[in-house]
Amino acid sequence: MLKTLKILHTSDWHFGIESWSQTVPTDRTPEICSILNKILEVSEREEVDLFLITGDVFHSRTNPGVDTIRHVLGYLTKMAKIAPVVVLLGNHDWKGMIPLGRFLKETTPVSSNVVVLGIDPVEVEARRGQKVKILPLPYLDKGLGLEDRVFAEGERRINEFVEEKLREYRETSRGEFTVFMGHFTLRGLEPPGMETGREIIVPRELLPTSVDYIALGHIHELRRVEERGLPLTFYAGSLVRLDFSEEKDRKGAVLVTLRSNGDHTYEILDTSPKPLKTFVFERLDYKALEQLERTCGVFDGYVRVQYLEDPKGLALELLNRLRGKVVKVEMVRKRRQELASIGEGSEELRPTNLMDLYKEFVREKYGEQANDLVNLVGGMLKEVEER
Ligand SMILES: [Mn+2]
Repeated sequence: MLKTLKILHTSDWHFGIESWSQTVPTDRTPEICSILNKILEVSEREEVDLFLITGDVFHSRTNPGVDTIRHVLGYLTKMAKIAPVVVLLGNHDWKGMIPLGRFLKETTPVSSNVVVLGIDPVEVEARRGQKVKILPLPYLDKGLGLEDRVFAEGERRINEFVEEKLREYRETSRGEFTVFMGHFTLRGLEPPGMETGREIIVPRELLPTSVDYIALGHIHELRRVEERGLPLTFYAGSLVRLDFSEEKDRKGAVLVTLRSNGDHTYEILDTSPKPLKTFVFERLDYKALEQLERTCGVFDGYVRVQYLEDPKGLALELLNRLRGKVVKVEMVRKRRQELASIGEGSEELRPTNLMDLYKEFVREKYGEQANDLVNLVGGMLKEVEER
């Protein structure tokens, strides 16, 4: 008889994130909650059998705060009332989830409806008793019990471990349904400027091919990864657009139906997060301000304004006048070649981001030898940002 398994795959909630903390600190919690409510509604209506969450449910790995923990546990509970929930941890996740998961497992008589994954395969029973084998590759971090085996020996050992694990998974026997869950960047999808900090980058040919579904997290754009020989593979992406680099990203959740005859299908749930929009002005003047005021009046989202010059010093006034709508005002400069046209979000403009300027400065001065220095400083900044 044909067996089916309906999966709801979501990722990168980043609960607790405050966007634009330098200019207009904006708590994104209400938006994240409203999107999760939509996902819950659909999941209930669609009678989902299993939830897969591929990491970064928290934004702050060390101090998420009581309200954030309450929200995360609240939504996991709501999901668990519909179907079993499998959680994989990402680089942002609060590692308190690991002992919490263990606690759930050891104190609940029957296997709990929320499973927090470690680094070993688990068998999960879905809503209608379907047996699902999960092969996890979380972000490798302290707290997973790898201290002696991996972290004592430094970075190289981490990559070796990832390769060993993936090789092992290619040989692992299949369950009634088999799913691989990972939190990392696939080679070829590295966003520009992502050369800093400790990133795990996995070559596509190492992915397990004999599974039914590959659920990925970490990259914030919802996207299907298509490659010959690869099973159905998705990055579910983040719930909200965290910053303007995600302005054009597709967002949502993935509803996958696996069938025992291998005829798998999927559907993408549009969760309509608030849009982000960049306006570029050659000169910030009162005419520009008026134009922005008109546009912002009918725009339900967040706006970034970029300008080449601000002779009257209106940047601050703009932020105050359109507070809550305009969240970022920044000066950009022309590339060496002439600016082709000024319009919305022109590619030819470069923000005067401190890190970019630093990179440029060090590279111009020391050439390619400067990479170590840039990585060191970038890694430090990233550590700070993730706290
Ligand atoms: Mn991540």
